[in-house]
Amino acid sequence: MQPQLDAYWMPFTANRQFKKAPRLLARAEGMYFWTPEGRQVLDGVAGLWCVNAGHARPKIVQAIQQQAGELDYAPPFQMGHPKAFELAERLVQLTPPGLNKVFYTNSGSESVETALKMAIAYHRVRGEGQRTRLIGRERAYHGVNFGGISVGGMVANRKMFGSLLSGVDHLRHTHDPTRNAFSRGQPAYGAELADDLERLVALHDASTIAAVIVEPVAGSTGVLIPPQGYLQRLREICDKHGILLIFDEVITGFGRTGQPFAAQTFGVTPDLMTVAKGITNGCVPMGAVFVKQEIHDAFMQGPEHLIEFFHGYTYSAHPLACAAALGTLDTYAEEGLLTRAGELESYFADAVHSLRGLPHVIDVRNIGLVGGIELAPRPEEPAKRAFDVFLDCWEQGVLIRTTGDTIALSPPLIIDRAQIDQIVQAVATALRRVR
Ligand code: PXG
Ligand code: PLP
Repeated sequence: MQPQLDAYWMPFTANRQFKKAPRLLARAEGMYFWTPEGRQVLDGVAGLWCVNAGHARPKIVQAIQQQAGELDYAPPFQMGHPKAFELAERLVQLTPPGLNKVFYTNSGSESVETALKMAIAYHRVRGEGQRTRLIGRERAYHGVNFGGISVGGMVANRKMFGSLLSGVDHLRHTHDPTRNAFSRGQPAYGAELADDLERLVALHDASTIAAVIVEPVAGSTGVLIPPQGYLQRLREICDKHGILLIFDEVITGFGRTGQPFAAQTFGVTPDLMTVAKGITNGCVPMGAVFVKQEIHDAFMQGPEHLIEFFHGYTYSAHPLACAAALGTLDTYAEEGLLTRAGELESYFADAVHSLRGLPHVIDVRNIGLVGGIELAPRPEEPAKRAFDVFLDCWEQGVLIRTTGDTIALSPPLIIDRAQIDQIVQAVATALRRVR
């Protein structure tokens, strides 16, 4: 029976269109969803970049079920529970060297707010309270809260919401199809775009800048891969000027690019790193900020009975989320999933690049198990052509995602070669018949 669709105001959704022709998911296992009518749909996007180990994995399901009966909730302020500590110890074994403190949140958006506040407060506790400015980047997505949309660079997510945070500026984005179209892996051109930070330093003075936040690979804005040398250059300029570098690894974290984190794939270590999504395989909401020891230590001063950082969420380190995350890390480890994207990368790259030459395709980009296929927009109807491809794939039993006129593929890391072929075939079929 079809549910009533009226009361639910859906997020990031064309509500009126959806409710005329709803697309419902009722069940999921492994690489597949099933609709309420029992139609099977191959998951080409790991839910929303989060179900990295595939759906309904037994260890994770059992961990959540057991935890719900054992300890449903524990207050996180001035109290703890064992799994919160166990998980943090496990997580810091995966992070790049030095990032060995974990602050829990419940989403990527909350991780971003937390990291931005930490950066500003860090400078203040060290006596550089004038470093308050935050630098984001054009076309960035850092979630939907006020800090995140302020440093973010997607106009539709910003323009409706007033004046946002003050003291924010933006680097130019790195997307350059004239030089880099159809690159495999990291594009060759654009490292010099990191020098934009020098321009902002010259404008504002380094002494006013707290932090720079970037996605190592921008996902939401249409799969933008960092040019070779770009992140290294950004790191150098931050170091030169005492500016903290924050990597937003909400989608790149937990194996998406072939290493546990993109910081490792690209060989650049940030000072803070935001994660969410894959930390629990998408099963229970959770996010985290990984922080360098020195940053944490700077806060650990003053009388010991006083709170050092005035920040936290009711559901920070929620027991169900911690249990889900522990089950997730076990699953990732047992199946080698955090490096599997690297093993499949070249097969996946061949598959997505085989779409070059099909109608409307103006660029194909890839890294790890992320693929971006950019289409020429239909005149007067931006984003509509890609959305029509999305609908066609859905009818063919394949779930993809589109943002603007770019198709983004980010399948669960358990995908096999035949399933990669099936996704790419569905996109190819849709491209051949889309207007
Ligand atoms: N930072 C980054 C880099 C993200 O990709 C967030 C922060 C926010 O996370 P939460 O958990 O608050 O949603 C994200 C989320 C898409 C898409 O279509 C991507 C995200 C969210 C919704 C859609 O690519 N990423
Ligand atoms: N609003 C009110 C009135 C609250 O009491 C709280 C938390 O106690 C919040 C918002 C914040 O909620 P959360 O900690 O779940 O982010």
